[in-house]
Amino acid sequence: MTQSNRTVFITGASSGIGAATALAFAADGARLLLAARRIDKLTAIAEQASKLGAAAVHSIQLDVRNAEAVAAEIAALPAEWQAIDVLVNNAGLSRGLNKLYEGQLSDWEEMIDTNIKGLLYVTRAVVPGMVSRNSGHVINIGSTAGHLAYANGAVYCGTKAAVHFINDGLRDDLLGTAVRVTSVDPGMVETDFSLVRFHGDSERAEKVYKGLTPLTPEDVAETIVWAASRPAHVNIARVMMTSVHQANSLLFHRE
Ligand code: NDP
Ligand code: 8X3
Repeated sequence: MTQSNRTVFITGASSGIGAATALAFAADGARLLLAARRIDKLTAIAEQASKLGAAAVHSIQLDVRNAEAVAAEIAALPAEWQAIDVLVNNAGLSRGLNKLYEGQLSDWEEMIDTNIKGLLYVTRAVVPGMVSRNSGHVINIGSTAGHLAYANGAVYCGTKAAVHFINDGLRDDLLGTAVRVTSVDPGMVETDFSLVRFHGDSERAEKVYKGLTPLTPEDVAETIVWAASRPAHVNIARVMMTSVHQANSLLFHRE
């Protein structure tokens, strides 16, 4: 299935995996609907996407934690952007790396509100249109952390375990329609993820990737585009992927 002229909505398209996914779909000629809070970064990605061959690009400033804004922005999309073919639920983050009993409540709220509730709000706003058109594909970005919890990351891992089961439950609910649901679950990917986790402490963030080769955002983007481009009757349920230096959430090989 070619992406040419398909409308692809990517949340968290201003950075990392979301930005790389926007560019990968752009190179395939998709129409891109890009969302994030940092509109300056989104605009720069939109410009790159147009140069790479996107059929059209429309950017919206959106905080997925705001249920009213999510519903209103999606309802107010120009008519030519209403029919979303592919939704990539990518917006997400980790905050802090602490023992659960020493964690910051504000970090927990941010992760739960973004990774779980934000994903649900966007899904609730977009999927009814897919059902009524009997066509569409929801691609959720999970994580190896949603399969195996690691020390000091219980809440982040819990949010990704929630994505795991929301993904599977949505697929159950859509059985009998042609709408597809996929989870792409990467291990460590070098993006701003660790910088955000450590609240801007770049020295600490760099150490996360020291001595190993992580996945790149482009590796994940390629997999997302691959899942979206299978024939219409094929549903890729889940792709779990790591670099060769990672076996799972707990086991790494560092030089
Ligand atoms: P980045 O920090 O590079 O990108 C995160 C993106 O999410 C940004 O575009 C950010 O945009 C957006 N975002 C965060 N909060 C919100 C919000 N409230 N509303 C809208 N957009 C938001 O990290 P990654 O690319 O690594 O992360 C993308 C996804 O991949 C996340 O769901 C993460 O959990 C998942 N993941 C990451 C892995 C990794 O090792 N990097 C591995 C497995 C999964 P802005 O700040 O402009 O709003
Ligand atoms: C991101 C991967 O292992 O840092 O989901 O949690 S990990």
